[in-house]
Formats: sequence, C-alpha cells, structure tokens
Amino acid sequence: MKNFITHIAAAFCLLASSLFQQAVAEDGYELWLRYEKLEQVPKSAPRSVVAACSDLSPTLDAALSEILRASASILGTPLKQGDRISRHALVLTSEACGATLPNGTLPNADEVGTEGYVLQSTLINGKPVTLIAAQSDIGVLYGVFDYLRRMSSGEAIADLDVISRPKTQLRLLNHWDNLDRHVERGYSGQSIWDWHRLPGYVDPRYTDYARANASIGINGTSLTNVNSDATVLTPHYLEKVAAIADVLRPYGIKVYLTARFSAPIELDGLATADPLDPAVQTWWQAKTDEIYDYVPDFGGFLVKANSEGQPGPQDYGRSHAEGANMLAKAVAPHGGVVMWRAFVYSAEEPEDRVRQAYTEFVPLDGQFAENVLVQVKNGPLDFQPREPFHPLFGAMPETPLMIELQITKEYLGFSTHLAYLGTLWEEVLAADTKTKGDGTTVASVVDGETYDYAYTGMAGVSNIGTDRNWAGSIFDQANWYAFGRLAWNPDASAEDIAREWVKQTFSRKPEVVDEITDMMMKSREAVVDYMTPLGLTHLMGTGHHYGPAPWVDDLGRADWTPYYYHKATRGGIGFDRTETGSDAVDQYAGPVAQEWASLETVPDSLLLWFHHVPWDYEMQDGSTLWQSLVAHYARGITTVAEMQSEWASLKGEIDSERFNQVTDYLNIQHEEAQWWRDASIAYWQSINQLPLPAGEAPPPHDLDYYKSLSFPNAPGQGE
Ligand code: GCV
Repeated sequence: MKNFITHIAAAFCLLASSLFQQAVAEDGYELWLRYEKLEQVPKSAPRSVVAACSDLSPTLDAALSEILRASASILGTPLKQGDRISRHALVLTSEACGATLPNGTLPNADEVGTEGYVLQSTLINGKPVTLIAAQSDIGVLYGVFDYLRRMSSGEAIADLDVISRPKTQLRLLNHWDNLDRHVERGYSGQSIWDWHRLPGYVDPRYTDYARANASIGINGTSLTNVNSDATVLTPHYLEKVAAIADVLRPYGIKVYLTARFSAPIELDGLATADPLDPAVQTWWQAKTDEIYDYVPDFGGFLVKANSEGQPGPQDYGRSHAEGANMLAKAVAPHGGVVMWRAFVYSAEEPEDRVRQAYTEFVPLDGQFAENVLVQVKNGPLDFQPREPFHPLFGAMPETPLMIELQITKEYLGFSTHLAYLGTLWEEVLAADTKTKGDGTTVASVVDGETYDYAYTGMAGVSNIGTDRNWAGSIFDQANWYAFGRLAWNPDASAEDIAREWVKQTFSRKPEVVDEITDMMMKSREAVVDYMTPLGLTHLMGTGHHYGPAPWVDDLGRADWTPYYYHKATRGGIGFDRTETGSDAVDQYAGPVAQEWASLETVPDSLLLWFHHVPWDYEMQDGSTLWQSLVAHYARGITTVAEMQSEWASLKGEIDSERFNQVTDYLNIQHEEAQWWRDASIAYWQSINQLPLPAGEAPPPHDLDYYKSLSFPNAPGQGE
C-alpha cells in the first residue's frame, strides 16, 4: 500500500512538474533555443561529446554546457561528456584551445577565418565522429549553435560537410536604452540593463541574452542610447559596464558605449568639446584608457552627433570626420573602433531631408581615420515601412559603411503588428546600387566585397526588453533572429531564415512551417499597404508614431510633419524628387537615378517617394492613382485577415499561451489596419474631393473624429 501511494505521489509530481514546465516553457522566454524533443532520435545522433583540447576556455565551457542542455531536451537525455574520442562522438576543437587531434584535422585560417567553423562527419582514429572545429573557440561555439539548429530543426545531421564564416566583422545590437531603464522606441518593457543593481547583482538573464545572441552570430552590443548620457562614462557606471562585459565575453560579445560628444564639459568642466582642442583630445584619451582598464576588450564608441539636438563637432565648426577621428585616435591603441552615425539632418537647412546625409558625408570620403565606420540607416529617411536604399551605399569607396537596421518596430506597428522584417532587409541588401556596375548590391558594399573596406559591419536597433518573451511579441523574436542571420550572411534568403526560425520556435511539422512562413513572408507588405502604400512615407502620429496622422502639417519643423512627405493637394500627391523638385534622385548612380526619375520606369512601390502626380494618374495596371491607393489599403487589410485565419487554423498545433497572444495581437492589427485605411481615406478625400471607387465602403467616421483621437500615453510619446 505504501508503495502504491508512493507511486501515485510520484506520478502526480511528474504530471504537475510537466504541466508546470509546459506553462513556463511556452511563455516565449526560451526564444528559438527551445530545443524541442525529437519525435524519433535519428541513428546519426551523437552519443557523447568531447573537447579535444589541452585548454578549456570559458567559451568552450559555454559550448559544452549548451550541448548538454540541448541534447537533454532534443534527445531526451544529455550526451555523455567524455575525455576520449569514442564512436559517434561530437568532437569540439580549435587551434586556440591546443587541439589534441591528428595533424590536418583542423580547418585552416583561409577557410574559416577567425570566427568561422566546420561541421564535418569524419573518421578520427578510425572512429566515426562529428567534428566541430575552428581556428578560435568562438568559432567552435558558433559551430555548436549551427549543429544544434540543425538538430532541433529535424534536419539530417549525418554526412555533414559544412564550412561557414561570417561575411561581416562587426555584428552589433544597438540598444537605445537609457540609464533609468526607459528604452527609446522600446515596446517590450524596460531595459534589461539594471544599472541600479549592477554590479552587485548580475541578472542571470544576461547569460541567456548572450546565448541567444551568440546562437545567431552577434558579436557586439552597444549598451546605451545614441541620444546619450555622459554618466555612463563615469567610474561608477564603468564598473557596471565591466560586470556586463564579463558575462558576455565567453559568448564572443564585446560591449560598446555611446559617447556623448560634450562629455568633457559635462563630466569634468572643460570649457569646450572642440575635437581639435588639445585638452579635449587628452581628456578623451584618458577617458578611453580608463574604460579599457575596466573592460580590456571594450569594442569602442557609437556616436550620434549634430543630429536631433545631440552635441557634435559642428558646434565648433569642425566636420564629422574631425569629430570621429579624435575618438578614433583614442581607441586605436586598444584596437577599438568608432561607429559614427550618418543619421543627420539640419534644423535650419531647407534642403530635402532625405538628401542631407549624402550632402554632408560624401565630401568627407577619405578623411576618416582607419578605425572609423560610418553607420548608415537602410534608407535615407528613418526606418519607414518602405524606403529606397540609402544613396550613401556605394558612394563612399574610401569609408567603411555599416548598415543600420531597426529591429524594434517604431514605424511598423510596434509589437502588436506582425511584420517580419527579414523581407524588408533582404529587399535593401539585394538592391543594386550600380555604383560600380551592375551587381553592386548594398550587401556587397556592406560586406566589403565592392570596396575592400578595412572594417565591415551591420547594426540592428534592439527590440529587447524585460518582457518575458524579450521582444514584446513572439513574432518580433523572429526579427532579432533574422537580423543576426543576415549580419552573418547578408545574402541569405529571408524565407530560409523564417523557416529556420519557425522550426525552432513553433513546430517542425511541414504544414505548420509552411503556414507560418507564409504569414511572415507577406506580413511586411501588408503593413506597407495599409500604412504607406505606393511610396508614401512618415504618415504616423506625431511623437509616438502610433497610428495614422497624415493631416499633421504644423509642427515646429516642417520635416517632422506628414504633410512635408506627401504634399497632397487637390491637384495631386507625392514628393517630387526629380530635377523639377528636390532632385534627391540624382544622388543615386546614373542607371538607378534614370529608372526612378522617369514615370515610365519608376516602380509603383516608390512612385510617390520620387514623384508628385495627379490623382487620376494612370498606373501600370491601368487604374488611376486614387483607385490604386484605395485598393492597396484594402489589400493590406485582406492580408491581415488571411493571416488571422491561417493562424486560427493552427489551433492545437501551438501551445495555448503563445497561440492566444498571437491571436489577440492579430486582432489588434486587423482593427488598426482598418483604422489606418479609414483615417487615411477620410483625409485624402478631404483634399481631393473624389468619390470612393465603386464597391469601397466609406470610412465609418468623419475626418474630425480621426483627428480627435489622441494617445498621450502611447509608447514613444515625447521621444
Ligand atoms: C534615438 C528617429 C527616432 C528617434 C531616434 C532617431 C535616431 O528619429 O524617432 O527616437 O533617436 O531616429 O535614429 O537617432
């Protein structure tokens, strides 16, 4: 009887703990590292893991513990950790760890570089094994994550013969996190950097952050907002930065900080921050040396200067290059870099805002120090749902250009709208700048292939916060994931990345993978359709950028108003950027400029970005512009409705917690897509006085109603 009770109790505990695990495991915290158990363990599954090394670094420890954690979950039991190579072992090794393997087993530096790896099914001492080998230990860790990705996606792991190395050197998250933990343009809670409790308390979450980033090859993180606060450069904060750096280091992630250009004045009372002033230069050198005392592998500085009120060298009549070079000189002895942002536009200058970065930076090509990268947003405006690629790509052969992408969805519906950004980024990276003939894609500029840059890199404005699911929604995790995968390989396919993510995040069942991938692949275009179709842009609510406000035309600065961008009148709509207007199109290479300047050849998707046309302008499909605009809104809403029913069809395939959240968010997205359409149409009709095309429902409210909506507490208000 006692035995029976014990058994019942044990069974109950098991059930309770598995229910508990289920609840905890499916709140999204595990991201794509869920390592769901395989239905059937393949014959080729490894049986043990061994590090063939004379020296085990913290990075290899991390690799081993990831394998043990993942194998326990995917295979149902953790691999045995051996000290000798046995049959069907996973063998980890690198040049750096003092590989104890037969000569010729390691990949050479030409093949894998400093961060690449091989995965190889091979024989060592006559025993069949899977080798994960690299020059460096971080290469091994990346290889381990690749191997685990394959295993947990249910891919074949027999007969592996993989070589992979990143195409860009600096693959960074840019946190726009303030020291009070508010995240600028953050939609997933507070900053994960708990400055108040650091360094005494180091949140274990930082290790999971590091694991997730390393799993997609991210090797740097800039901890603080580009709208910067010099306080982070004080010793009190540098201690905290050092504590974060210590956690991230084994995962190959360097920390970077944003440098406030006026820091010498603010922190130490210098009379000036003029970059040519010797006292200022000495201050930055001493400050930089101090930072390296705390963080010996500090990556360097990220700087927003003379932009949106941030201080900078132009305050002293100096150029961006002079400012950047002063900081570059300070970090150079330590091997650091400066990432200087090209997101600049002047408050006084009447020049078309999208022209200004090019005007400012192209003349500086060749003037930047060797360890400066200029960081350029994907488009010339500001992370809109669609923009043409930034004309700086291809226009600065002597200056390494990093691309900056926005993972957080400031202009694409925050965290409640499903918008997979892989497709947006793929569109930009694959765009042909033609600056050095056909095929000079943005990717080939960014990865250094075109101009052989000394440094290459990609930065993504982070969407990470304290929400349990990290990113504000499950699907926003895919954007973090896609950023890392594209930074590793800017030529990768957005669809392949989506599939990979779905298999690890939701399900390996082919029909589920197909359905969710389909939703993701069309999601961004849906947002373009219901928010800013046909090349329209920046029509969002003032300040917070939530919802439609195309009617706003009276802010402190014209180029912050939607009216500035659409210029709608009774006669027509769109921004003339041809030679009869701002001629911004001329900043692109000849063939691209010609294509976009001509109404014959400009794609519909960029029509109103480059042209002002009448409402009855005839589109490529024969409809009028007005008909086409209205049809695009409808298409956007229909696509969201399709996404809703595709998701609904997955009930039972996805755990209820994540299923319900996505369902609710899609409902919000559908309502807001409708709101975008109705408010926009009400406004355009007030301008063009045109009737709606036949069959189109009128907006349920008048324009005054849409104008009267206010959202004083929407995230982002006041930023
Ligand atoms: C960090 C846009 C955003 C700002 C952001 C800025 C930038 O203007 O709205 O919040 O500031 O871009 O990229 O510097």
